[in-house]
Amino acid sequence: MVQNESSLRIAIQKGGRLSEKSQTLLENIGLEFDSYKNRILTPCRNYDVELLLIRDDDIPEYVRDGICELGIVGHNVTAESGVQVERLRGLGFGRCRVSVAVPKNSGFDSVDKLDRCRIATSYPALTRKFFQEKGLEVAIIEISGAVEIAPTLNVADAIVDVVSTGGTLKTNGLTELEIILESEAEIIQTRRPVPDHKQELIDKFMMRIGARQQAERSRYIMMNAPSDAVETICGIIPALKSPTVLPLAENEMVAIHSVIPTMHFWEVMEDLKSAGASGIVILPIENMIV
Ligand code: PRT
Ligand code: ZN
Repeated sequence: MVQNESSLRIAIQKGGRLSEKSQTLLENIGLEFDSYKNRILTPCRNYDVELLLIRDDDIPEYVRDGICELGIVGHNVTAESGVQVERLRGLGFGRCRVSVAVPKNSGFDSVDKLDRCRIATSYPALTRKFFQEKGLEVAIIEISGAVEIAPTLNVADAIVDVVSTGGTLKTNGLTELEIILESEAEIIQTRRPVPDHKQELIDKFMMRIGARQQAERSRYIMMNAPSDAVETICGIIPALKSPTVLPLAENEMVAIHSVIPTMHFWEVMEDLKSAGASGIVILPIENMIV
């Protein structure tokens, strides 16, 4: 596909925690790219879109300025940047939180005790806002990496950093005091005017993302059951749509097909079996347009 000024442009992280999942998401909605390696701009073979691969910190500004119409970035990064963009959708990966953490046994058992303390962070804007809103005065020490080591080096009394499993905090003798922000990867759109044809591309793109997310949250379920159990089984299945009931060659037996939220499957399994269901099969769904 020939790329030109009219192609939709999406910024994603070049190398880091969100890169692979962002690329996989785009592939899962049917977009084909030649290669992500050693390229900043990567054209798509089958959709009028090109990817801009950059550092995650630059994505909100690129989107704000309309250099890219869309971006995939951690909500923590968008929030820290303070730029005005539209959040179109959370993507459910790259989940983490920005938290205040203190050394264990430091006596800091609430953030109020951090008044007039030194806080090391790579998130100065979020940190400033958080403590200001609490009416606490703190000295912010901006550090770009290995923030968790700052209290040990006596550079700071506490830190504000991204936490996922909490393993890094634990290793460094720190404990989480309060969550400032919950985060996941998100799709953001520029607030600059977008020409109609690009907005159409965005709408189609977002429809595909929605279909993919819906599919990931759902499973196709099939089972056999005595026909007199259909009513009970239909009451058990939290179906998105009425289940399909098909007669089987075997007397008085039917096949029941439906779509269920993935999380409900284990909850209803035992009930289905007790109601007489057998041969229960669960299948993943590739895409789902409700
Ligand atoms: O080079 P570039 O600037 O593009 O990338 P980066 O180094 O700034 O970011 P990167 O790739 O590390 O993370 C990208 C995004 O992933 C972040 O902005 C978050 O939205 C998200 N994310 C999810 C995380 C984590 N989980 C995470 N655990 N980002 C960082 N971490 C760090 C955390 O700070 C801690 O130091 O990983 C360490 C391990 O965390 P624990 O709690 O699991 O031990
Ligand atoms: Zn970064």
